[in-house]
Amino acid sequence: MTGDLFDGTDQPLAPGAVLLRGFAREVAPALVDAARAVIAGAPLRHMVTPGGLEMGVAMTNCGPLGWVSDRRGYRYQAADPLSGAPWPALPEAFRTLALDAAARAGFPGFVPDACLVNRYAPGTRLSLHQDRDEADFGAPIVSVSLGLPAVFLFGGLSRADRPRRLALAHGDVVVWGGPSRLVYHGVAPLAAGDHPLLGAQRINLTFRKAG
Ligand code: MD3
Ligand code: FE
Repeated sequence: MTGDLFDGTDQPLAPGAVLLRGFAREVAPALVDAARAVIAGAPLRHMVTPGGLEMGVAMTNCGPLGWVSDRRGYRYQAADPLSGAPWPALPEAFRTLALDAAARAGFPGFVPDACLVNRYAPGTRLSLHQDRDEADFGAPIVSVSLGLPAVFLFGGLSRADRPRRLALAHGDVVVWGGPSRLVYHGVAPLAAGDHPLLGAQRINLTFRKAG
C-alpha cells in the first residue's frame, strides 16, 4: 500500500530517530483528502499559548484525543473546544501509515490515540520545543510532511544544544522514539512556493500516544 516509490534509504538521525524519505509519497493524495475531511469537521485554528500569544501554525486534531493550548495551559482533551464535539475519527489511511512507519523504524504495534494536524503558510515557523504533554514517552511520535518543503530543526535533550537542520519534503516520514523522544525541535520559517497538491502550504501530521 505505502512505499512502492520508497527508495529504501532509511536514514538514522539520532538514536531512536529515523528519516523514512518518501515513505508516504504514494499514499500522500489519500492522506491529503483525509486531512481535508478532518479539517472540514474540526477547522484549523490558531491556538493561544498560556502566555497569550497566538500561534503562527494553524492546528486541528483527529483521533480520540487532541492537543490544545489556551490561557490555562497545554493539554490533550477528547472534545474540540470550538464545538464541544469529539475530534473527527482517525482516518484509516492515517492509522495504517503511522503503524507501518513505526514498525519499519523498529516500533511495532504503534496505535496512536491522537493526530495533530499542523498547517504552515509561507513565513510561518514553529519555535524550538519539546513534546512532553503525552502520558507515555515510551511510544514514538510519527511525523508526516505534506506539501511545501520545510527546514526542520532538531537539537538535543537540552534547549542549549545547537539544532541540526534537516530538509523535509512532501511524503517524508520521521519516527522519533527511544532516546530521541524528548529532543528539542522546531521548524524554520516556511519558504514561499506552490505545491501541486496543496498550493502555498505545508501540512504536517504528528501521530502520538497521548493518553
Ligand atoms: C521530535 N511539529 O507538532 S514534526 C509538533 O513540522 C511539531 O509541524 C513539527 O513539532 C512540524 O509538535 C515537527 C517532527 C517532530 C514532531 C514531534 C517530535 C519531531 C519530534 C517529538 C519529539 C521529537
Ligand atoms: Fe513538536
